[in-house]
Amino acid sequence: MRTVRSELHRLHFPKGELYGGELVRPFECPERWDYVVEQLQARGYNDFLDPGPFDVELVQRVHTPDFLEFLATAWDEWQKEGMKGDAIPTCFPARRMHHDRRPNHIDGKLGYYSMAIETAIMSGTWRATQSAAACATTAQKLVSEDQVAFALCRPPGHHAGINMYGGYCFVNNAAVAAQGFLQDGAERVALLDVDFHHGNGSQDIFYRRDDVMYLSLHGQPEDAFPHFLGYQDERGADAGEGFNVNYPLPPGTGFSRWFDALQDACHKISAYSPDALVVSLGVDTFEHDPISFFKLKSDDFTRYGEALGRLKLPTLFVMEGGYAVSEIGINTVNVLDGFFGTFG
Ligand code: 5XA
Ligand code: ZN
Repeated sequence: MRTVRSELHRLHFPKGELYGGELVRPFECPERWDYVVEQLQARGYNDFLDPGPFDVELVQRVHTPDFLEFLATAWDEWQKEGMKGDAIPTCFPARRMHHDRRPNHIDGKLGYYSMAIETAIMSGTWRATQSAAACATTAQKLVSEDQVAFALCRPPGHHAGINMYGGYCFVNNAAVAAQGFLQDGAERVALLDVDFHHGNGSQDIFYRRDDVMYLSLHGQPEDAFPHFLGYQDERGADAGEGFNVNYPLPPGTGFSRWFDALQDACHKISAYSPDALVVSLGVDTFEHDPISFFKLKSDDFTRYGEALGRLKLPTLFVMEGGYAVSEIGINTVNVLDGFFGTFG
């Protein structure tokens, strides 16, 4: 298995995020990537590759051009206003306001395009974001040769919607990869999201389509970010009716209940008979994750990796969240080890 990764992720390292009423160092930090690389090497996954170029035409199949233009120019616009720190939204189009009129001022644009304030934009954010999307598309191409590949993306992507960023995400790497499989001839792609958080962006992008089935196991929106999407009754619409499957789970969920949901998702994936599987691989389901509330132990990641391998599908793993930094590598590579234990 080859891993596509880029050192350019280091260009994105915002100074702070507001958490619990305090300005803290962002949980989504560059060392996460280092711990995953270290653990891959330690267990013999030594085949690393730099990504090819950012495929703007493909990315425009899942995000609007105005949104991508905003991401590309936001930092410069922010600086032109003489702002000193990272670009952070402070004002949002809430109920009974215009959410469809885009302001001119960068302060308004940040609120218009974002869903949450933990996600700061800095000088290198756009280049890092492009490199993460390029990791996903390069790894997607490798799947046709090798059956399995890992895109070690940073920043992550699954909260980024058609024209919205937040939750540490800017471009939806997994969605771009799923679209890449379709472009290369796949008729159906399953996108399985095992990150603790609901991938509202992935759901948004594919909600009205039947060529990508989106399935997500996550902390229930009543209690967990992103709070405003991810309920069980969101089943897709129009042609996509029935192709969006949410498994919201309560605080304290341990492996047994989580794994029941995973097995149900695996049955649905098999019945859908996709040409490829994209796994949005977040390991913030871990019991010691600082911002999540599931209780999976490190060995559980191996067990569910085995279940994914039994699907016997060409599979692309795309890195999402996970903030118990010293264990992120162990848990991520446990999934891969489990997968290869049954995939053959
Ligand atoms: O999967 N998404 C995340 O891990 C980011 C959550 C951000 C919460 N403020
Ligand atoms: Zn997450």
